Amino acid sequence: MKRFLVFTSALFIVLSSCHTKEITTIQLNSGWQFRQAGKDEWLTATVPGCVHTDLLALNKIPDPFYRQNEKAVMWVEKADWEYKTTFEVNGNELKNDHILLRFDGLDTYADVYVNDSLVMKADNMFIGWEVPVKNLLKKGNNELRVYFHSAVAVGMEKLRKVPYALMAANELAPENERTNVYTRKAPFHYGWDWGPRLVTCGVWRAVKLEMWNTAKLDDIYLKPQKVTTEEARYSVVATIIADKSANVNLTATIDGKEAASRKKVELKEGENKIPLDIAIQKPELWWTNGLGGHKLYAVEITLSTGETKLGSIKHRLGVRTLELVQQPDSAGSTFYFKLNGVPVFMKGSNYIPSDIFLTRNTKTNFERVVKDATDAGMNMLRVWGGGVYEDDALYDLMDENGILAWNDFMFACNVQPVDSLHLDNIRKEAEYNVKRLRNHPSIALWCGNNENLSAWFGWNWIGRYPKKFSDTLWWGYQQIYHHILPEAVSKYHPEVSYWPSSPQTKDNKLSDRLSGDEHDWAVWFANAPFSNYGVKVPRFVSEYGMQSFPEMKTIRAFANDSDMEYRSPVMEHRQRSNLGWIGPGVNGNEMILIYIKKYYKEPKDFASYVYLSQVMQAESFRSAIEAHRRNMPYCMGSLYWQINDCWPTMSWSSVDYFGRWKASHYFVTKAFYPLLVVPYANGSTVSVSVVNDHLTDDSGKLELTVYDFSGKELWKEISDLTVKANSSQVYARIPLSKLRSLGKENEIILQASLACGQVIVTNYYYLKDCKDLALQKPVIEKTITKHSSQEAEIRLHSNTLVKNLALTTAAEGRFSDNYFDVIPGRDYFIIFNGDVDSLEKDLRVQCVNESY
Ligand code: BMA
Repeated sequence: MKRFLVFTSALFIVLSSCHTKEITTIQLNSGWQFRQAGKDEWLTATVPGCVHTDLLALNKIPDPFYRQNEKAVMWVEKADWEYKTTFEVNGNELKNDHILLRFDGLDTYADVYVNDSLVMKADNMFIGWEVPVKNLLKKGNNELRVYFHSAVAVGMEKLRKVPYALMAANELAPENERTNVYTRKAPFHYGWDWGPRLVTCGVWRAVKLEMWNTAKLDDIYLKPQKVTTEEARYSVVATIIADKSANVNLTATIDGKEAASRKKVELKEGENKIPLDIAIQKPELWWTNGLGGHKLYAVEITLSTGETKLGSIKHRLGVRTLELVQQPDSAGSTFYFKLNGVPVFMKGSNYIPSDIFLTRNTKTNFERVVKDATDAGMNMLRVWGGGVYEDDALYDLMDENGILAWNDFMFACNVQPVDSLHLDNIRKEAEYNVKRLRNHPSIALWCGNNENLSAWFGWNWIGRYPKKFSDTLWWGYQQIYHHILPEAVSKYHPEVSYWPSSPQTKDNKLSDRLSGDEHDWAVWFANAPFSNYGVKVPRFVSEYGMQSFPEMKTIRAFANDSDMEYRSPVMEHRQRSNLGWIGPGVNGNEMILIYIKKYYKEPKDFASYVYLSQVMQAESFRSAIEAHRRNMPYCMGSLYWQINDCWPTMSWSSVDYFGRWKASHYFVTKAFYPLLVVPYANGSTVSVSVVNDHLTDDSGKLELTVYDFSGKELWKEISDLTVKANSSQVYARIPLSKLRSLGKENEIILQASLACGQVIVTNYYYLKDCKDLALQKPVIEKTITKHSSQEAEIRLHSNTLVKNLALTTAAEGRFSDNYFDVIPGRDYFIIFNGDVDSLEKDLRVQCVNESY
């Protein structure tokens, strides 16, 4: 096999990560073959990878993303799979005192053989596995073989030994055959309400041999001591493994300049923790997106003995303070993040892995998600607990772009086994991942689980078990979320807060909107109107959402012409949100229509259903974000469900699997803008709030204008105001009776515009739901001016009010704005970045006016 022998950073790590560890390494990622256990033929495999992508590459299975092919590949999860490769080791390499075989990730039940000797049995996909192999290696060719047991079969064996079924809400299997809880593997592989069931296996992260002598620099921890604007002091704690007592030197550099050193440090045999104190004078602080820069200092620690360098580790340091503030107040308790002494409203979304096959969730995908987040003005993503502890590469990008991570441990909507082996496994996993990720300034919070507390008491899972079992399971809950996980955080990352369950109150009870966080799902799961978002607003909304279909281009990637109906078997198969309690057989596709009909009318065809689903979803996100932001500082966070998809599908996402923005992402971008003007119904008045996330006061002009649908101005009022820093305040109140006196309610629109310096933000208020507006068939002029092959300006003009004008084209590209309302008589200029020749051929517009 082809080898990379390096005494520099491992190649894979150099490419994928901004922090590196130098150690003599042989990469073992090539020359792999695989076969179904019991079959003779070995086939070419890719490592890192998984069995499904290997089978796909060889056309041995159909694309599970297409139509209902998922069903045709179900057999794969039931089989065992074997992987093998050979690698060469030379005499010099064998002279190393220590040779470790290291897997950064094995999915999941994997027996590993080196030259036919069993060296380990892995049982947790979330941790790295390493084992000494020096004594098993020989000069020349060696064989590495991994036998993957079917995770479902192993899970079933475990399940059968327990006298009750453990609840797992989203697994796509009969209730008494749900096994994901028994296996420490990405829960969403077993099916979720936005994803397929594809329970794969494989070597999913890098594999290598690591060699060392005397002492190994294993890890560094950038532990803050005191951070002020004058000076930032950190203790860099180096973990060194020594095989005998030895004298070593340690040096720390910051941005290439020596910052500290310790000579002749005496190591004892075993693990040594050696602190090195570093300080940065007048540090440039790390801020979130929108509030300042995201300076990262490069810190490098080098271990040497005499003239010999034994290893080094680099990591980037973001200087900041961050605190989760939960202070009692008249309502309950606050719940907000204070960054560098400033309370910051968290604007963001929930993140799931961007591909069910994790090795296809590459750095390009991470870049796309983080760019979508930053473009939309977000400052937080919640890395949700049903996926995986993500690669460092995702957090590197979040560090670089000022996006904080609400970081769940991987537990979602389920009840965990309570046996000691399982609990030990969780302990290992927590310690491993907290240590792996703790140096990223983006990590804001560790959260124990997603909705396991809500499920236990709120969805009454406790009531499903006889008392003797429910007591045991509740004991298990407390062990995991009140002991094992918080202990890992307080031991390895004490400066970051731990939150046991999302959502919950400050005192570990079911969420009550008076303290803690909330998942506000009355819209969607309980068919509540969008106005509900403004009723009893929570302190921090870590989930809420609305589904839509992706655009037609994306639908065509998984469906053919005969499927183009929301009730077609292919669309029903893909829809995983079942809502039987709303009505018999109600599923998400039906629910989308229910919501469309609440605010719009019956769509005239499937394309209009798809378009209206997006407009409706966008409106729902807008209503929620505006309600949350105008209620700051009572409410201090708005994270909608969900920013991305793991396959092309209808779901709550604002960006689809291919990275195409839905209407909602354009809306979210406006609703998260630092300066926001919100006209909203408030009893018999329309109040106009202004929200300002900037940390300085701003003076501005608020212009309120009423137009009719032909564009005629009916009323105008202009006022000067000072917009307070980091605040939300009502600046105007207009009696509804006043608005009604100006024209027919279904034919007028209130425009609220705020001009602060160069920035003008605008928002609209209609007196009626969209379905009751007197919308006319518009005549829309569109002129394209080509700036280059990749950029064009589109001028739009209409003779009547247009609701949610959408620009679409076959070409891939991004419009500077989309799905916006058009006031007649004005020119709108939109920039398109993408294939302009194609745009010129087929630029199309869609609007609500023409969708019924
Ligand atoms: C939330 C999430 C997910 C789920 C989503 C939509 O509660 O935590 O479990 O996919 O709702 O139902």
